[in-house]
Amino acid sequence: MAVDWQRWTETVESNQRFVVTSHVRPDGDSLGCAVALSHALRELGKDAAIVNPSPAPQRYQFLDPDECIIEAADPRAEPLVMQADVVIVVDTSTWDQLGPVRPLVERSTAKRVVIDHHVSEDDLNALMLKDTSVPACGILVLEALQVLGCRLTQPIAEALFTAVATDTGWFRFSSTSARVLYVAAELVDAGARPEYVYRRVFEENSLARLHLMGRALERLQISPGGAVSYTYIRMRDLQETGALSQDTEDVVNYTLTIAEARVGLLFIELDRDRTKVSFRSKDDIDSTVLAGRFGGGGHRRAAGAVLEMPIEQAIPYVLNIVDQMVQTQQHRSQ
Ligand SMILES: [Mn+2]
Repeated sequence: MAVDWQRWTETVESNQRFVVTSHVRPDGDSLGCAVALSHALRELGKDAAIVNPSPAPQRYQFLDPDECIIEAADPRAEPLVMQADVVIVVDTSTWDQLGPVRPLVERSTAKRVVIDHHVSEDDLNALMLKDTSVPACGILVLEALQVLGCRLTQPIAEALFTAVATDTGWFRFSSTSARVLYVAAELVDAGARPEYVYRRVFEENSLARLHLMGRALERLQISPGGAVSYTYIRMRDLQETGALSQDTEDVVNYTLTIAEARVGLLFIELDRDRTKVSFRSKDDIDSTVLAGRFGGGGHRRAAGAVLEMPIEQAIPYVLNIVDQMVQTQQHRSQ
């Protein structure tokens, strides 16, 4: 599904003011693409700004050392979008994902361009530059810059390398084709530093976060059925380690790294009477089916639910049901 870039080059050449935006809860792909595009457009003598629906997580702030990314709530955001000739949406094609940027884009008379690799899409009344077969939007943005004859500067190459590396799970997901690695090689050739990017994205933990992780790992257990591994975090763990609630994010992923585990669960005590459960699964097990049994939802490999019960009750309750579902194969999606 090759993209026809003809109208893209025409659009860039015949316009001056560009705003780049992307999805809520920005990730390495959306931020890397937005940063690379805005740098490249400026290299071509255009005015380019990034207006995003939500702030970049700390781990990606290295991509924007001059703090050029403007949030939707910033007073500069509205005039930028209103006066733009072209709004470029990267790494999403749905209105919902634009969050608070959506009303600005809807009211603006700017032409719309979408560069994306997701299947789901709304009618954004835009020039669609889409290829759902690539594992990262960064690969499409690289193409978009190449057809413009844009020079791959070091910051552009590093932003795109971050996009491709993070969206492929650092080149370990099944989507990592030879093409992906050729693209990565090209970006390294142009100055991207894999060691630096890895360190900034994955090795910027606080001591408190690792202490919290240590507690959770020490408590890891395997269910009686043998296929479900689980652990938990109590409110007092956050207080005692000094960790923040967002520091619980990656803990659940470790539950699934035990060889025999097919389902990984993390129980988080939200308050005395509410417990959050995060589900991870592998093989043919669908996390949405498991979480759905408790009123939650999510994706096939990652889902969540909140139970109105204290954590001491929630753990045996959920464990018992999930263990049975895994044994009796009630976890498959239809
Ligand atoms: Mn992406």
